[in-house]
Amino acid sequence: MSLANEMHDTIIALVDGHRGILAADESSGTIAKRFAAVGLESSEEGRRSYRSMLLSTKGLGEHIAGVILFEETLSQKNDNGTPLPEVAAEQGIVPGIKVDKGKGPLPGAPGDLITYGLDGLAERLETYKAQGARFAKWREVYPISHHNPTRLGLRANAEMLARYAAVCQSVGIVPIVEPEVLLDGSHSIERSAQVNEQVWHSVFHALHLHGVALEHMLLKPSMVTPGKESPKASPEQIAELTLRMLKRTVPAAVPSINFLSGGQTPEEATANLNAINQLRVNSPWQLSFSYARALQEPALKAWSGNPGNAPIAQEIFLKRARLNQLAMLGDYQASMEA
Ligand code: 5MM
Repeated sequence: MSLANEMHDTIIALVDGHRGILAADESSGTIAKRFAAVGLESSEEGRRSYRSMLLSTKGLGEHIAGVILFEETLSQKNDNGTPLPEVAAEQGIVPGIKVDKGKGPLPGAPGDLITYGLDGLAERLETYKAQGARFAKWREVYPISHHNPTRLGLRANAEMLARYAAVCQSVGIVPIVEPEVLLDGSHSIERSAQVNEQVWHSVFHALHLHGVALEHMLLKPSMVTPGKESPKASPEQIAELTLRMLKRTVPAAVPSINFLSGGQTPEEATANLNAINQLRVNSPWQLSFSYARALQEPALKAWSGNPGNAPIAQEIFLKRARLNQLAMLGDYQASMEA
């Protein structure tokens, strides 16, 4: 099969109009923070056991089309010895892999960040593909301040995302392009809209320059929201500004936009996605989710490292996946949380 056909098949499996993506790709430092929040120490066995519990949730494949894994998870197995990517695939969930290597300061642009990991990426992707991964994910992070992101920050981060995406497509892997505009700060929703518009515009300009096939990629952006130290905006206002900025900057050839949750509560992330889909008239893309915290937080709390809690944690996890599916269809109501 040609690489283009391979990627086309992956897109068909990931974009079916009613399912989203689970981000379970927390790096070692991040998962340690998430575990610490429920009083757990992070160990390889703990991470295996937790992610195995999530992926074996019965019925998960009805709501989730793909899962982004961390490198370590690709070679871990469930208690019966089945590799975790296979556990996902058996549920009709396409396994994917986070391939960036974390972030640090961008020299010459105080306050901006840049992500590492391009060296040897093609070779790593071939290995991940042999382990079952069909798509990848790379995140660039943009803090907002009165002077960030700078022009250099916008250019350099967009360039990294485009180079990563082009390498993925050269080996038949579908890239998820994730420019995360951070919620941290006291900025207004209008400032967030302005920054997101600049970010998306610069990213699609770079993707074009690098010849990335937009039909064979997914966008994972932040929603346009005020900073977390500012008063909250309504889901309707978030939906209106998010869609307005996306329409200005994201070509119709992109098959799906799968939002990150970025520190919104699980309920907020679902209500905001629902409002976006209620207002989506004439939007060319599927508008879906690729949440980590907003899908996992309540389930992790319920599990708390005790295998005996797995059934209740899975029930809670499945409920969040189902409510976000309803939000994709614009059919979610807050009363369903009860
Ligand atoms: C923004 O983070 C991504 C989405 O998660 P949320 O829905 O919780 O915002 C997430 O996929 C993230 O990229 C991974 O957890 C990896 O993060 P680190 O910081 O460990 O690279």
